[in-house]
Formats: sequence, C-alpha cells, structure tokens
Amino acid sequence: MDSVDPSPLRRFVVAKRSITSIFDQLLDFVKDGSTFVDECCRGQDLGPVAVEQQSLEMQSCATKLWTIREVLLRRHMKVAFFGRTSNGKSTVINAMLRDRVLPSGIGHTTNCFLRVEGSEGEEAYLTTEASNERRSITTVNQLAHALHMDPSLDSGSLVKVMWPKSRCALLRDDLVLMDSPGTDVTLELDSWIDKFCLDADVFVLVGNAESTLMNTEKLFFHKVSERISKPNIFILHNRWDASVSEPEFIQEVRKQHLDRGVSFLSGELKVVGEEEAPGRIFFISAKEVLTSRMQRAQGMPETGGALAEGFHDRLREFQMFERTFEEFISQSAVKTKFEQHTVRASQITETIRSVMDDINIASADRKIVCLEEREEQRDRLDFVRGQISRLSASVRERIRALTEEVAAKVEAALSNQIRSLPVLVDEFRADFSPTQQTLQLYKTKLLQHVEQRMEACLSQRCISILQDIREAQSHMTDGVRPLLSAPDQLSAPPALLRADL
Ligand SMILES: Nc1nc2c(ncn2[C@@H]2O[C@H](COP(=O)(O)OP(=O)(O)O)[C@@H](O)[C@H]2O)c(=O)[nH]1
Ligand SMILES: [Mg+2]
Repeated sequence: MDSVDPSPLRRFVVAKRSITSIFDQLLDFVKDGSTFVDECCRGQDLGPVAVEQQSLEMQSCATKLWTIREVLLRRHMKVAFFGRTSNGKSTVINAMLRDRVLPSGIGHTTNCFLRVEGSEGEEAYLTTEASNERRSITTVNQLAHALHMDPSLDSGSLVKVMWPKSRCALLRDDLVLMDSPGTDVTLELDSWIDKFCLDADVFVLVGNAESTLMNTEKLFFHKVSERISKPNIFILHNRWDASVSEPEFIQEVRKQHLDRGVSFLSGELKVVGEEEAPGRIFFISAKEVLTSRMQRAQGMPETGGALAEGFHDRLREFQMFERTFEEFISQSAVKTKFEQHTVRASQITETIRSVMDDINIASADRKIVCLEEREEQRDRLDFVRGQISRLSASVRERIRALTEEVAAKVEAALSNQIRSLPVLVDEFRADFSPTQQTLQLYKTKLLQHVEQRMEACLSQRCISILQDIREAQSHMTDGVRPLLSAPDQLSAPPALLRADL
C-alpha cells in the first residue's frame, strides 16, 4: 500500500504560507510606517522631525518587500530528471504523478525540456517559449502530437505542461518536475545547466539497470556540481523488473551498481559521504509502479496484469525513494528558496529601524527644545502674573490716594467757597424793592450770581484734579503696556514698576 502520511512536501507549502504572511505583516507595518514618516516630514504643529529622504527610503523598502513577496509566491520546489534516452525518465515522472502525463516509449523522444507544474483550473494545457498561447491537451497522445508537430521547438527549448492540481497531489504541494531530453543527444550541457538547473532543488539521474552509468551522464553531473554547491542527487536504477530474468545474478548486479553509484556520488562528485550515498540510490521499476497505480485508480486490483516477480519489493523501494526525495527536496527548498529572502527582509527591517531610530532621536531633541520653551513660557507667565499683581496693587493704591486727594481738594474748595459766600453775596448788585414780586426776582438773581461764581471758582480748582486723574491713567497704561509686548522686550521690568518694587 502507498503511504498515507502527510507528505513532507507540505513543509514547504506551510513555510511558504508563513513567510508570505510575515511579508504581508511587514508590508502592513511599512505602509503604516510610511504614513507616519510622511506626517513627521510635514510636522504640522511642532515642526518636521523627518526629511523627505527618509520618506523615500520607506517607500523603497515597501517596494522591495512587495517584489520579494511576489517572487516568494512564485517559488516552488523543483526536481530535474536526467539520463539517457529510454532509461525511463518520463515513466518515472508519470509514476510519481500517478498518471500518464508525459509521453514515453519509442518514438516519443523529445528534444525539449518538459516542465510539469500544477494549474488551478480543470484544463490541462501547454505553453512554449515561443508562444504563451495555451494549447489544450486532454490526452498524452495529444501532448506527444503537439510536441512533434511544433517546428518552433528547438532542441533544448522549454515546454510548460500545466496539469490540473486537482488531478495530482504532488502538484498541489508546489512541486515542479522537469523532464529533459536524453543526456546522450546533446552537446549543450552547459547552456542546459544555466537555463534549467540553477534553481533545481533535487536532481534525479535515471539510469538503466541493464547497463552502467555512461560518461555523458557522469559528465553532466560533474558540470552541475561545479555550478551548484553540493547538489542533491538521487540515482534511480530503473527497469529493475528486467533483472528477474536472471535471478541468480540479481544480488551481484545490484551490489555492482550500488558500489559504482556510491563511488560516483561520494568519491567523484563528493556531494555526499560514503555512508549516506547508498541512501540516495534506488532500484526500481517505474513502469510497474505506473501501471499498478493507474490500475488502482481505476478500481482494478493493483497486481492485475502481468507483473513480474518481486513487484512488491520494487514498489516499496519506489515508495522509499519518493519519501526520501520528498524529505530532501522540502528541506533543501525551504532553505535555498526562502533563506536568502529572509536575510534580505531582515536587512530591509534594519533600514526601517534605522529610519525610525533617527526620527525617534530627532523627536527626543525636539521634545527637549519644546520643554525648554515651555519652561520659558511658564517663567514669563509667572513674571507677568507677578507684575500684573504688583501693578494692580500700585494702581489700587494710586486710586485710593487720588480719591482721598480729590475728596480733600473738593472739601477744601467747598469750604473755601462757603467761607467766601458773604463776599459773593456782598458782590451782588441789584435793584431791591420790598414788594413780594420783586423780592422773589431779587432772590432768583442772587442765587444765579452765587451759582455762577461758585461754579467758575470750583472748575478752576478742579482743573488740577483732572490733571491728577490723567496722570494716574497714564501711569496705569504705561505699567501694562510692556507686559503685552514680545517676551524679549520684557527682560527688564518697566521703569515705573521698578520704582514701585
Ligand atoms: N521493463 C520496463 N520498461 C520500462 C520501465 N520504465 C520505462 N520503461 C519503458 O522504457 C521505454 C522508454 O521510457 P521513457 O520513459 O520514454 O524513457 P525516457 O526516454 O528516459 O523518457 C518505454 O517504452 C517505457 O515503457 C521499467 O521500469 N521497466
Ligand atoms: Mg522521455
């Protein structure tokens, strides 16, 4: 039975989800931060504490984070299959996908790279490098036909096969599988590596159990390991079902292949130690696995058909390969596909932190200046309050003195007038006859005379009082005026108050 444990590939999917959500949070933060820095640049009430350069820096951080986020969303795990034509690369991929997705067999050798990845809809289609036009491919034969009939497909060009995720669990887990033309058919190994291999997380060398690894196959992996440090390489000895025809040699042949594989991986390429190398080498029959899986999918017994002896062992070994492969690819992809971006993100947050730090320092400085200003204003307020209270005391005193003075002067003037009443009466001249009528007239005239004289006399005396009042008024306004002027003009108390202090 195939394993039902959750695939280790989920680790990559989960990691991708978490790192994307971290980037989303970072982006939210930078967006808020950017608005904040813009406000700091404007500095509405207390003046700016940030400069435009900082605001631009925040914007550029946001753009960078956004770009990385987009790149991350497109990240996937990639496994590339290499090996001679007809070793069974396409069949291995089909067995892993549990469906005949790629054409295989005689006459289905392709010169191009076939990259199988998951698509969202229900439709399977292909696109080529030359054209992004979607070509629907319902069956594998249609795909084979499309590949053969397209003259634009040069050797080494790329065809993307978009296969519905709904039809394959591996593709749902963000795995991309790359089938290659046989390593024996081309001399363009270097350009292949640059074009298709630099982002591969795992390489699978599909060998043929009936023959040893060829030099062209080895050469290719030598070149790969020159370009990529410690590539993850698996070796599959396919067509192991053919070995049952010679059961007497089976263990011997297996040991031979294993030893050569180990010495290639650990001795020649030095990509793994001698102890780990056997764990990267598997003896399988892709064709059997594919047939049995497709039969099971159709509800038929999986041993239906003519399956050779030892099928279950080979199936188990294939499952072991899949499990080990999934462990490796998810671990390696999480590291290589995300680590760089995590470092980059941490550099970006460092930039943001330094912008925020600078603003924090500038605000602290501004705060100190404001506090000092507030102290000064408070001092001034206290001073003005003190001056006002002194001034009002002095004004009150002045008014009191003035009132007394005025009362005394008025009293003096009045008693003076009263004393001079006999003189005023004496001054009065008018005809006098003792009739009732003329007496009344005489009295009226006398009163008028006295009033006129007294009024003239009093107003004469009051002129000096008015003088005093005017003086007192100007004393008050002179005292208040300096308190209303700008603070620097107030450093010294007004002369008048100084005299009063
Ligand atoms: N007996 C046997 N035949 C296989 C096995 N895997 C693939 N084949 C056959 O080998 C031929 C070439 O396979 P293919 O996948 O096209 O090889 P590729 O050229 O490396 O892609 C096809 O006819 C397959 O059916 C296997 O495990 N056992
Ligand atoms: Mg093929």
